[in-house]
Amino acid sequence: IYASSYPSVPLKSGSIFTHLLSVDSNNDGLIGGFPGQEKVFVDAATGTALTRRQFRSLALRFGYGLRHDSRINARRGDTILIFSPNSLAYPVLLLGAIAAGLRCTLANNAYTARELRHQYTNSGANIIISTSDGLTTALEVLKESGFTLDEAEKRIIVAPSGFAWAGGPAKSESSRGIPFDQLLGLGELHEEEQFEGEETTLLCYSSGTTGLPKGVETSHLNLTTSTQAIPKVCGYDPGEQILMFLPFYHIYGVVAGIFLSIICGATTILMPRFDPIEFCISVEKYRVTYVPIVPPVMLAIARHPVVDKYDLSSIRALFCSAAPVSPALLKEGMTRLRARRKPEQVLYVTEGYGMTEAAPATHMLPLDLSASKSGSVGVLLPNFQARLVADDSGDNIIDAEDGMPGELWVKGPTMMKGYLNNPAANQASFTADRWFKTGDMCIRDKEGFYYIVDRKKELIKYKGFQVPPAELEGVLITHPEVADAAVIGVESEAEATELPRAYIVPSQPTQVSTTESKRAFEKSVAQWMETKVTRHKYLRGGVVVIDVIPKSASGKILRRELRELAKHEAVR
Ligand code: 4UU
Repeated sequence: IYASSYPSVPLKSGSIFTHLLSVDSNNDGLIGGFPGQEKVFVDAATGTALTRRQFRSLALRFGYGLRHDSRINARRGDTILIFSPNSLAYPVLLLGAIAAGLRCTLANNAYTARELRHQYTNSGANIIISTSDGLTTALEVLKESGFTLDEAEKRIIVAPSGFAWAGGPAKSESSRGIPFDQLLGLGELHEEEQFEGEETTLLCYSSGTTGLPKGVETSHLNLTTSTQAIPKVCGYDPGEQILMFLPFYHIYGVVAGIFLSIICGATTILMPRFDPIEFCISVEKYRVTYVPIVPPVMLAIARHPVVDKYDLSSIRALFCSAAPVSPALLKEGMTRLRARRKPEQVLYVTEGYGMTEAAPATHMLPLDLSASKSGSVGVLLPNFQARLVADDSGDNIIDAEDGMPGELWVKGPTMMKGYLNNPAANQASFTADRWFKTGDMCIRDKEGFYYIVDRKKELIKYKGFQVPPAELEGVLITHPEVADAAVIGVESEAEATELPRAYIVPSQPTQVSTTESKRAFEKSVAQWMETKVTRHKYLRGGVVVIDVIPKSASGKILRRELRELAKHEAVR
């Protein structure tokens, strides 16, 4: 058993809101240790900004509105679903709901009604915050849950979309639902309610090692610990200009772009999504210093022609996470950025590893070691323990030998309480003494640096997004002409990501007896899927007709055999 070599950070009681934004009346009214007039969130497109003081007050007003508006009347412990792309309002909605004692479940803003319904129902949410773009989907989900249209409209708060909103009253963008700004004028939460550190505050969704997306119960304590531990290694300085295009509904975006930024006294420059040109424009315009990225963004930095047209020399650190990245690609991106700067200008390209269940990071590579240990996801963060397990199928747990791969197990105070209402998944993921089985295969070198070498669990990552094979398989077999299906990830070096590929067994094999009819069928199934799932789950790795899905005696899909098969077939 290995332990972090950093000193532990203290475990705190109370809410993450107080931890980040309490006012120190003895000390010039500092907010979370900072004066308050500094910008905390900036819309990249327009430059519209919220100062720390404005942001705090708006969040407390929104929280008050949630609790006191007679239509909403939210109570402590209710669950609110946020269905919105990144926007200036997003952190206000989130921290406001947290301060009001609600649980926040964050959903992908591109979800179809089917996907949203799963999260809405599974999380037990009873209020949805949506932008006008998501309203039709949100209303559909509420109606399916048995609300009349009238009732449904009282369960939806319409948040400003885009970045036009600057903290003042938002122009109502829809005649349906409750406009967000109506909740801002009722009052402001003042007294801090008492929160137990153990209370659940976030419910992001992750499929874990197997099955459908599950609600990950993240507590205040998980977040007050991770927001103390991560800054010991990631190196956000006060005044850091962080560019954030990663979505806030994913644990990486919400922690790196909201919680850590607030606690470190940084400024987060917000973009709704990654775009190479907008990225370069924003870096140059805001003199961005730190960018949390995923591997395909590194690919764009390394190869996109636009990168040479802008001055990106303000960037001092790129932090890459959420999916495997090759050291060669990290080096290529770094070399390109270095070519256009003076040798004395620092540039770190580093990596971290984590998961939704760990809120989110367990490992990080310190900036000053990022060059010498490139390819490693780094060292254990404070308060963490790890072990590498070669075999836990029998009565005894057998640890991997030194330098050999084993499944990474982790233990620490940022690990989730558990999957919501899912004892079976909790039983499978945690040992009796709270070791969490990550499903990732890992090597540790003699100096204590970890390397992720393979993934044992089902999960596919498309550009850092989770794609749960079991979910896609469940959808595929509802296709009238598909008898059976299995989904795996295939590597695409050209896009620096895995791509989901489906193997399908047609229910009428005679109808696909020629190569042309087979190809046409495969194509039609791929297109049909695009009407059922959100973009990142499209079967970009292709659909392949197969006679039979390889399965074990107990009926489990033998994904390893399909992966072998895939090695011999190019991406179509
Ligand atoms: C190889 O991706 C995440 C969280 C990432 C994160 C965010 C902020 C890490 C550190 C940080 O500071 O969460 P999930 O739940 O979407 O996906 C988790 C899975 C892991 O189990 C692993 O399979 O994503 C994969 N993964 C990685 N794989 C995450 N990081 C890495 C990595 N290398 N660096």
